[in-house]
Amino acid sequence: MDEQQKPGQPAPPAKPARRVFSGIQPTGAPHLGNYLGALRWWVDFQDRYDAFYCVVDLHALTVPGDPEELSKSTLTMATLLLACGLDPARCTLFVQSHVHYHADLTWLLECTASMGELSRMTQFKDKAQKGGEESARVGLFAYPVLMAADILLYDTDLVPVGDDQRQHLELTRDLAQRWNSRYGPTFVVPEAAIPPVGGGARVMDLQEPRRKMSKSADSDAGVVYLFDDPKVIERKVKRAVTDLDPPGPGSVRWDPEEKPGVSNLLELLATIRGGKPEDIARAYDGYARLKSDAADAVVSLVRPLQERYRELSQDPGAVQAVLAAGARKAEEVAAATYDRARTAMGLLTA
Ligand code: AQP
Repeated sequence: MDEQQKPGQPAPPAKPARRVFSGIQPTGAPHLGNYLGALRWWVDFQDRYDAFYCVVDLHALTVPGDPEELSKSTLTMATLLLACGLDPARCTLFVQSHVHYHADLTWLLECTASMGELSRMTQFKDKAQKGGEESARVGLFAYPVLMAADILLYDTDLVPVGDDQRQHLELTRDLAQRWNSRYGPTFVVPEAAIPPVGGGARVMDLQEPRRKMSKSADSDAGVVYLFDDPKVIERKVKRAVTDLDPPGPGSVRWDPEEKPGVSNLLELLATIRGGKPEDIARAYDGYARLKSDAADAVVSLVRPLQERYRELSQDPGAVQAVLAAGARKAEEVAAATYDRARTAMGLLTA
């Protein structure tokens, strides 16, 4: 991501549309990290690029879940994306499983990836450790390959994601390059578009500020969900862990290593209101006002999203129509890429 670039800035002069793709899982409730690390950029990028966005429901199958809940949460997530500002006239929004080429290309790419490189994926190690490696689903292990297929199907130039996806993006690039050199030029090699440090790349848990804010956190206390009541948000931010330094001059400073809790709050303020966390720190000499300002900023960000969500959720049929049109458009692009890939690999045409 261009570090000079901020959401809301006018789009640069017209040039051939570069393609953007990104996805979000419908598991769990979306949180502030998802929004600041990814979704607000999705909204901004729909005016700069030819943007394809996807609710990645197949990824949700990698961990145990309730089937009825999955279809509901897929629609909820799509509705929320529209509430955040995605506009079907300016981007293509669809559900991953509605375009079967994602699963089809995954198999071809799985026959390109190695066990060694997938074993090194830290997200698999973390998640498998939580539930026990023996019972971890094969799909959880192979998840980064499905993610590579998602991206490569759309001849993607740029992938707006949070910092936690950096390693998966590197794998996608490795697979594309290996494939292209083995079977001839087939895939565009994508680049990650990760927000700048201090700009929402990795929003941290308010109670455990050395861990990223995550849908699958053990406790909700440090996670601000986009659907949280404003009063709950205020309470969570005001109870954020800072540190044991007594308040006073210099106690509020941007120092993610030594003061991760305070730095996280400064980053929230900087990302939502604009500015650099280190500059914002100078206005504070104690934690109470910092927390109260951060709480106000988060509430003012989330409240309009919630209102818009309430409106849109009155008409689920309209959201489903957007998704159906999106899938048709996505399928056209995906079919052409998949065809190129299967031919390059030597599969006989029917
Ligand atoms: N804490 C975060 N800070 C910045 N960006 C984040 N993202 C996730 N957490 C943070 C970005 O949100 C996008 C969608 O993520 P996802 O829900 O599809 O998957 P995830 O990264 O696995 O999200 P979670 O919340 O961490 O879910 P669990 O707990 O299930 O693993 C991605 O671009 C991601 O980088």
